Amino acid sequence: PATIYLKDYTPPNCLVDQVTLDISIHAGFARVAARLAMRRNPVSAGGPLKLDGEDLQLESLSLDGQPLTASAWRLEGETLVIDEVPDAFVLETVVRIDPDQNTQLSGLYRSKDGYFTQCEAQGFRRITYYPDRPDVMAKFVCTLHADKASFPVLLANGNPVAQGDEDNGRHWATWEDPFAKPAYLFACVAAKLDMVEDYYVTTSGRRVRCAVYVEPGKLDQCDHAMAAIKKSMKWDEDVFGLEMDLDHYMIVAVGDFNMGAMENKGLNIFNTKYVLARPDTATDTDYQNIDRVVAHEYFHNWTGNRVTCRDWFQLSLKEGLTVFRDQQFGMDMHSAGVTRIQEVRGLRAAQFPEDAGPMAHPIRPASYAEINNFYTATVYEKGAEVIRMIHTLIGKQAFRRGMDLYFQRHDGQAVTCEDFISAMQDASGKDLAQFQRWYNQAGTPKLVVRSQFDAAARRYTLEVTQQFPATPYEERMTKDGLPQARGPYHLPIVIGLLDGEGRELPLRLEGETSPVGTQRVLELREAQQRFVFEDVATEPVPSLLRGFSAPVLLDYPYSTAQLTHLMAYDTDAVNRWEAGQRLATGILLEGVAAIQAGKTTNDWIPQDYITALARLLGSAFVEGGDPALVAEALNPPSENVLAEQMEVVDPDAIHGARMTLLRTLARELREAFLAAYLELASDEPYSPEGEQAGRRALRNACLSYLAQLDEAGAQALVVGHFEQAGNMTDTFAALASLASLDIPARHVALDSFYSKWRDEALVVDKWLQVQALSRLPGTTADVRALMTHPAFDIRNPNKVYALVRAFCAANPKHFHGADGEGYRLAADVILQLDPMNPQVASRIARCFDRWRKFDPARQALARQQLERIRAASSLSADVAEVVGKALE
Ligand code: HT7
Ligand code: ZN
Repeated sequence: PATIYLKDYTPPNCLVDQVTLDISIHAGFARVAARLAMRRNPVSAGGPLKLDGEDLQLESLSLDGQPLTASAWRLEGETLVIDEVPDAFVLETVVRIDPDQNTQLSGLYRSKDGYFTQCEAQGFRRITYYPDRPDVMAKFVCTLHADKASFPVLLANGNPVAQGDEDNGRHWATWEDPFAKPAYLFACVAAKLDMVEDYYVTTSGRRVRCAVYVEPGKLDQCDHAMAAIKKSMKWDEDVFGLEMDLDHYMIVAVGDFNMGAMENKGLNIFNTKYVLARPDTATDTDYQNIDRVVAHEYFHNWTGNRVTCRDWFQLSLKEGLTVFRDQQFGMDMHSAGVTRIQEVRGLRAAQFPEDAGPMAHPIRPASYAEINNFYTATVYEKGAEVIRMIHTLIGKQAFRRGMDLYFQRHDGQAVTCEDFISAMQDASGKDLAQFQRWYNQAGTPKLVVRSQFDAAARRYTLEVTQQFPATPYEERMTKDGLPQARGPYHLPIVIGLLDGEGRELPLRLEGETSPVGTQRVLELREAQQRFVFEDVATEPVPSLLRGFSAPVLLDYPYSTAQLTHLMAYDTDAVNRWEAGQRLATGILLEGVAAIQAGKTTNDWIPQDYITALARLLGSAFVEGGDPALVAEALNPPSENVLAEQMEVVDPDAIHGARMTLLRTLARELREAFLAAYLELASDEPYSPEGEQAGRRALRNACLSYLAQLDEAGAQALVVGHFEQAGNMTDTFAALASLASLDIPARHVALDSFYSKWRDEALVVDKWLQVQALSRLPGTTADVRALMTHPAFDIRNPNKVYALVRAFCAANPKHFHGADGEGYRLAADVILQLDPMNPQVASRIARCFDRWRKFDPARQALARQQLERIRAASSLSADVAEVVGKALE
């Protein structure tokens, strides 16, 4: 596929002021009439009018009311080109499209209950000819026509202005959006849906109608999403002074959707997964995800919609910033510590490996072949970390001033990441020139920190060196003639020092006259930099990168005693957790080495660690204890995260070591886990919120340890948990454990779960997922067999993600099975899916990213499958880019 470069950006030749769309949906086709009021862009270099199009059948074309003669226009590929246009003109097109056959789920497509749209990034061109780029912002009016009985609900962006019936049982509705927007934010829906509505009154007194539309019969699963909308509206007013600007804010849930949700102006379209929830169908995690995704899409209304991206290279401008905002919202709504820990876990599981693999790219890449491949953990999650670092470096108040300035300067515009940085710099007075490297350099920097303590001088010195080796991205750019200069990053290191009693030391840096608090933000700018603390009586234990203040790898030679100390005393929840993870990582890597050396014992697990975990478990039950945090701390690093620590990954040894650790802890702490499990039982009515969810998380963590005991009593406990569960969180926890136990109760549970929930699509996804994640031998064959089960549908992204992606991305033991069957399964799915839905196929292809980290035999098996995929005829640009980069 052709590569597109940021350096080639030029402003559009023509702008669109007004779009009038008329979309008429019929059985087997839709007709789209578009009237575009356009004018030449005064700042462009001139040239022909080019309109993007994809899979459109042009029926008519006229300019200023006159049909265009054949010589006046042409198609270059699928782009409609008109050489001569006046300074201002009206272009009218009529195209025919086939939404029923649109399996890509981009543009206008059919899903069970009707027709839905997805236009980001480049789906609008699949609806009509248009300059489909985010820097063309226009006002839209949209009229929809469809059969009234089959599709009673007709929605588009903005306000309803008129509606009526027409012949043959059809009806129509017109919607008008008062705000100019890029085409990627256009949406419309024609469907049979149920609706629940409520009102939110903004601080300035605007009464906003909030509506949630769902598949008929699902209104009892909408309460949480509705509450999340109102919480988000309030939070954005309180924290950023940003109000909802429309009278209608609608969410429509659809079961066929490539991603999580879409922030179309006033008409968000959501994957059902992030709307529907009832205590018996959704887990605590599902409820929390709904909160976060609803907030995320709502927050886009300002960070993305009111101020949008100039071009798709700037994607992180809206995505990184909006993820940061939804993270802040999450920390305010739920436990701040647990929320942050989960973010760090997610970053390490997905973004760090991406930054270390063939698809590494900066949060603002300088080139891409297929933009859909760049909705990545880097653009989203690392992008949010970059915004968080600005927040840490300039402080909360200056950050708020920066946001105000950003909106003051750029409301209604399509802008670049530099524009955002400039607003932050001007509002804070902090020089952020060097900071911009975060936007242009790929890879995870490593901080090597070494400490020295001079007892006589009472001085403690931290020497920090940063490493930022080039990635395949930089090598590719150099080959393309665009060498990327690299240099040290500007980043915040939040730090505290603990004395031997676990007390925080007052911190006085060299040159200061008195201590300033017990926690400091150190600013690293140099490749090597030294920070000197004065008046330090005894050698402290450093608590580095508190709150995970920068997305880096930290190399500090912590001793086991220091980590145990931090685990017990650090006031920073993230670093208490982090100390436990470091301790576990060290132990597990020793276990891996022991297994590789042929040992079958567990003597690499130190008794001190077991004692520390016992203490940790006990801490949940003392005054002020936090069960949710303890549950996080009891969960050692995943097999994938451990794999990143190895030069050559040995998935069997990693799996063996981790299982041995879990089983040893289960045996050694059996009584404590059981006591905690019993103590945490509750007969309160279910609520997904706060403390109750935290206690459930810890209780289920204890259950999952107990399930490791090869004992009938423990297995009966898990079965009892499954049978008596009063909510999906407990049911799912038990089912997940049972799925990895080779006992008759496994099949009984899986069968009864399926027969109970076979008509509830999202619950069936859970059934597929637990089986995909099973540790039992034969899982790869089971997954293949499940692909032919009536519960599976390869055209539904949620099903593919639940079964295939869960298997490939989160079951490393089986995906990397030495027989190569896991790789073959993934390749079969990619090849089958690519012609139908390249976006989803390409997401599965990303599971091969780390293939070069494995042993030669596995590498050969993976390469064979990657080459098989690459050789397929008519491979999509999406999969071709991912596979091509993997094989580079
Ligand atoms: N901004 C939205 C991105 C999105 C998307 C992109 C490509 C293909 C399908 C898609 N669905 C949604 C989602 C968000 O970040 O809020
Ligand atoms: Zn987003």
